[in-house]
Amino acid sequence: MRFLTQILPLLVTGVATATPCSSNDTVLERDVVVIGGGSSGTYAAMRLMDQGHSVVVLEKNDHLGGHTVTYTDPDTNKPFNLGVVVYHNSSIVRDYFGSLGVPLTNINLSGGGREQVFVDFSTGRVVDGYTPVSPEALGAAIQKYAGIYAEKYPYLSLGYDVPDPVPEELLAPYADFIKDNDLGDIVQQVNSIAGCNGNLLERPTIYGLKVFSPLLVQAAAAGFINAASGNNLDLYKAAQGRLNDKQSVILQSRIKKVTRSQDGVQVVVKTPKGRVVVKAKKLVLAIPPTIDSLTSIGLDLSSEETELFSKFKGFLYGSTVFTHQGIDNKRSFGNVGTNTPYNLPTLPGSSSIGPLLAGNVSTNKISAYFGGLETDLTEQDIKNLVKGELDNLANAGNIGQGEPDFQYFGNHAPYHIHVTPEDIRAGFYSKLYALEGQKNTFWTGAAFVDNDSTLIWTWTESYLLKLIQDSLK
Ligand SMILES: Cc1cc2nc3c(=O)[nH]c(=O)nc-3n(C[C@H](O)[C@H](O)[C@H](O)COP(=O)(O)OP(=O)(O)OC[C@H]3O[C@@H](n4cnc5c(N)ncnc54)[C@H](O)[C@@H]3O)c2cc1C
Ligand SMILES: *[C@@H]1O[C@H](CO)[C@@H](O)[C@H](O)[C@H]1NC(C)=O
Ligand SMILES: *[C@@H]1O[C@H](CO)[C@@H](O)[C@H](O)[C@H]1NC(C)=O
Ligand SMILES: *[C@@H]1O[C@H](CO)[C@@H](O)[C@H](O)[C@H]1NC(C)=O
Ligand SMILES: *[C@@H]1O[C@H](CO)[C@@H](O)[C@H](O)[C@H]1NC(C)=O
Ligand SMILES: CC(=O)N[C@H]1CO[C@H](CO)[C@@H](O)[C@@H]1O
Repeated sequence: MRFLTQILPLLVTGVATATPCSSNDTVLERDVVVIGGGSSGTYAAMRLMDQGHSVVVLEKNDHLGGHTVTYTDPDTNKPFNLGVVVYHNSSIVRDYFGSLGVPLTNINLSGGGREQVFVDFSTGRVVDGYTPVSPEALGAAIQKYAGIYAEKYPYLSLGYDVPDPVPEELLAPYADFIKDNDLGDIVQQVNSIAGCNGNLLERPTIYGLKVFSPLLVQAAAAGFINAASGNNLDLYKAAQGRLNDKQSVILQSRIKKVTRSQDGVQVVVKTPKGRVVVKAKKLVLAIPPTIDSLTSIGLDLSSEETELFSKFKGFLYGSTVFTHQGIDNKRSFGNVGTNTPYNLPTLPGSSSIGPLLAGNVSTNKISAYFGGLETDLTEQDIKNLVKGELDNLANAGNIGQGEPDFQYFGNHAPYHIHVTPEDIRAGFYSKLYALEGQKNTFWTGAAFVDNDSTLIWTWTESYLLKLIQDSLK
């Protein structure tokens, strides 16, 4: 120990000369530096702080929350969640909200009893002969599905703890899994949960299973919950306050360089108040782990990290809010395909268009959720796409004529970050998980767990926090 205290100042000076720090740099020393203050990063930071560790969260936006976004309607002042809407009613969620003093409520996703109309947005017309699966048939199919999942793939219900070799049926197209198990009745449901992001049937089965986990099935049956105020960002505002009290969050961070060594981690970050150098024992990376985002923060990637993270690709996914004089707030439209397998909608496109709703509260605004395979569509491309769909609906007489006047646009691409079946067969997820703890770095976020905040927090609680704690001993 004495040896350590003697050598530490030397090391620190050594580091300081290695990276030219100007005399104006603020140096922050912390146990853990968390990069990314969305769902996974904020949760990890709050829990590490609860456990007595010093942390700092570096977030590029001017607020925490990531995919949690709220649109506040200027006419009614009502908040509408346009990113993360639902949480499972689990003790982890209740404890987290409770610890931050943010009240929760049960939510009703039935759309306030509005009529649901199924139309092919690429033609604007109702699809002859298409009727949604009855609730009874859907319930039975989901029950059968949950049974198969629990028996064969329990390791997928939280994270990607896949066996080696990975079962071939997980790599075959989802269409095969559906056909082999006679589960056609769940396809529309799973696709709507998957947010229209990617061609579900052609994707490897593993991803179809991941978007519809038995934990989500159970949570849906029990009823979802969210912030009682209707604004899910309240959780992040409260967390931000708590972190701020301990100088543990830096918003509008521009990370310039991340250097990892055996002794720890150094992050150079440009902030609105000048340059900060963070020296920490451990790094938690909680940004989307695409190679572009990792190189943009100047991370000293190893060749293995570069190879793995270069494989991640995302989809297009997002939402927009607009006014349109041809649409009333009595009906919602769901996009279905004409002559497509299981009537899945054509991509890119919107999965739904209808009144902006929160429970039984609505406004004169319309929302559309869009998705597709290509992440490089521009905002204008996407608005043109939505406008084209609205024109189709109007020309077929399903809505009145009108022009969308866009009030909000949120593109979450690259979303649902994934790799190819060949990569998965070659052990991608085992290699990915083997990175945990290497180079004093811990990885988290939707790409490591699921598209689901509750599941990310559950995984953090049951898996990641223990690893980090042990490494800090
Ligand atoms: C439209 C939509 C609806 C959804 N609905 C739900 C839902 O109802 N329930 C649910 O549980 N999940 C939902 N999700 C899933 C959601 O993606 C996850 O629950 C969760 O947000 C994923 O957490 P994350 O930490 O991986 O990513 P994020 O929450 O996106 O966090 C990443 C953070 O990193 C920050 N960042 C990125 N780059 C940098 C950088 N260079 N420097 C510093 N910070 C950086 C970002 O600004 C962001 O704050 C939805 C997602 C979308 C897009
Ligand atoms: C330190 O900050 C002052 C004022 O903010 C500036 O004038 C000076 O150039 C800075 N010095 C260095 C070495 O960056
Ligand atoms: C969650 O579940 C509990 C117990 O099942 C129930 O009492 C409560 O009303 C539910 N909703 C919320 C918001 O806690
Ligand atoms: C949800 O809302 C619908 C329509 O408004 C209503 O019929 C239903 O009873 C509600 N469900 C619950 C559990 O409150
Ligand atoms: C809307 O729902 C809330 C509870 O979620 C209820 O108290 C209220 O009466 C409902 N309003 C209408 C108009 O149905
Ligand atoms: C894009 C996507 O998969 N979104 C889904 C994430 O999970 C929630 C449920 O937890 C769904 O409601 C979203 O549609």
